Amino acid sequence: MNEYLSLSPEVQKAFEENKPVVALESTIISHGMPYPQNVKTAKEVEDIIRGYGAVPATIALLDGKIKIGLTADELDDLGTRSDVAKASRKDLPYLLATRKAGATTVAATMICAELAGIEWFVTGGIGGVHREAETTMDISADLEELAQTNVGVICAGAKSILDIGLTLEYLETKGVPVIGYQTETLPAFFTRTSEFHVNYQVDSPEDIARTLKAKWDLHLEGGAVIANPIPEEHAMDETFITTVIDEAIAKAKAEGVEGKDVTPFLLDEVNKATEGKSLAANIELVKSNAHLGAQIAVAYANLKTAVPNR
Ligand code: PSU
Ligand code: MN
Repeated sequence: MNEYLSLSPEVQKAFEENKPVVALESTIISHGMPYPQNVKTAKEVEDIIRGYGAVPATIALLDGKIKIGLTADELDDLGTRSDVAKASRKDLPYLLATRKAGATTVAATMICAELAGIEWFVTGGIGGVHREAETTMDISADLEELAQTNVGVICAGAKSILDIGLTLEYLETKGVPVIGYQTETLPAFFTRTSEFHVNYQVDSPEDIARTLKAKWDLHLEGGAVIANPIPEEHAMDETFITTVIDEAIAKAKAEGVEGKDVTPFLLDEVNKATEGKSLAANIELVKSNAHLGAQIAVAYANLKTAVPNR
């Protein structure tokens, strides 16, 4: 085991018993949601995953270690501290060397999950190509990670704080499959649809597991985006959320927000402007993704242990 990794007792036991493990990120806790909803949601999401016989592993950087699985106390700590850095690929080495606390993004969570041997990762939304990236060059490291790291990412599509079309083009260039769970259009996080198509509609967790198994059996490095639309009853009004997001982007531009602060700034602005409605939607879609992700991880574990039929 890598000297930087530290497994929680629950995750350690899961590996010993060959149970499916599902990774969870921590940027969503430290920089994506306010307290106390962040900690409450993180714990509920973990319980949803346990309900399928899988084991959750929330990932974060603490005391010079990559924690694979957090205790309830560590989750409380992470959700209330204000000195937790947002940790993407470029930040991991420095934060570990200086023993600073870090909340892992999608990119960093994928890296840590792969190091620990975890193939599936549940989150809310991925980073991508930002609007006007042709001049700002603001393209999330999440996309490069999806291109090279072997972890399937279950999310609710991409928020329209991004240029969704350009994000899909980038993923296509990098050979990252974008799979729609029971949908042929890419969901846009708060809404069930967008004007863009996924590569493939896949209707069962088993077929998603089989698809990624084929990818990795062929040594096609990289992950996949598994896009799960927000449950109908929690979806937001498209016109309303579009207006809010456009205003948040204008404000970020006016205030000169840049670099790693852009995404947290926009998420916070949207939360404030919708008076908690977007937060409620965000919580529900992450839970829904946990239901799907756990089923995929269980199906994948069954595939790996099945005797080949020839
Ligand atoms: N998009 C969301 N919610 C999030 C994030 C993105 O809808 O919480 C977080 C994830 O951790 C993602 C990160 O990996 O923001 C992307 O940040 P950046 O755009 O700076 O790469
Ligand atoms: Mn960025």
